[in-house]
Amino acid sequence: MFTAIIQSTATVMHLRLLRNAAVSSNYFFNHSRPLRNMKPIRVSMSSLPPSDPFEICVKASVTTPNRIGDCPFCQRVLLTLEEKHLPYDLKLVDLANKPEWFLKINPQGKVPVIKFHEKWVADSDVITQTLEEKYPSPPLTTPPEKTKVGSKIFSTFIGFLKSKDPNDGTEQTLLRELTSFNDYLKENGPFVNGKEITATDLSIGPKLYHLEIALGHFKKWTVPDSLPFLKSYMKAIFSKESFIKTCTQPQDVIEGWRPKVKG
Ligand SMILES: N[C@@H](CCC(=O)N[C@@H](CS)C(=O)NCC(=O)O)C(=O)O
Repeated sequence: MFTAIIQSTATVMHLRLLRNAAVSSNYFFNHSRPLRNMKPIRVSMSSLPPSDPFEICVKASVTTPNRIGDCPFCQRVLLTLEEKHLPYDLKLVDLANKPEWFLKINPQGKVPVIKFHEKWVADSDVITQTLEEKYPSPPLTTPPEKTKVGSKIFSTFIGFLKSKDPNDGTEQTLLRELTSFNDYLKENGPFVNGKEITATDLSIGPKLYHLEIALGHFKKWTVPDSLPFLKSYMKAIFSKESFIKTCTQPQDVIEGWRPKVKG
């Protein structure tokens, strides 16, 4: 990590966006206001990519050795690392038989967990936010007023998937959420924040992947053609290189949900 002491206030954000920026004293001389009465400030150049890959624990596949398992929260973090071009080393964790070393670093026993400066950090919300703060380029921030868009899709999908009574209204509840998301995308899309993919899409994408596979398998249900903006959204996200690289296999999604569907 490189740290520079500078005597200008206006250049901080600019520097944070420059990768591998060489800091020349002329730059500050030419761009700053008179330096008199200004206190030196310390700027951490944390947007530089780390020299070592991040260690990250994710769920292991239950069907195939050495493959990523079916955890949408893990994929969300991996997508963020991929989209920010940050290197990482995967540690695949068998959640059915959690190893001692894993419970030591995260006694809650949940994935994803990532190592930041010798400290293990859990929870995809915390991890993705930290990555955004430390590595703001390319930016993935979703404006605060849009972060809740589509946020009920996952819970309503699970309600329908687990339901045993076809007339209990869970299918209609899911359809309402999907329709409202489709209508939002029609007005504001193709992604949640418009043209560019942002953090909220990276959270929703893996959940829609689970929805498509699990409902297709257990309920013979597909997203209706009356929701074309949602369908295009899913296609656009699922075909991204970062998604293909970090995606679990359909059979893992099915095996992951099977006990919850049968239970
Ligand atoms: N809120 C957490 C949820 C993480 C989570 O629930 N992960 C599941 C796997 S998808 C897990 O580790 N479960 C522990 C277990 O199955 O024993 C996040 O966003 O990271």
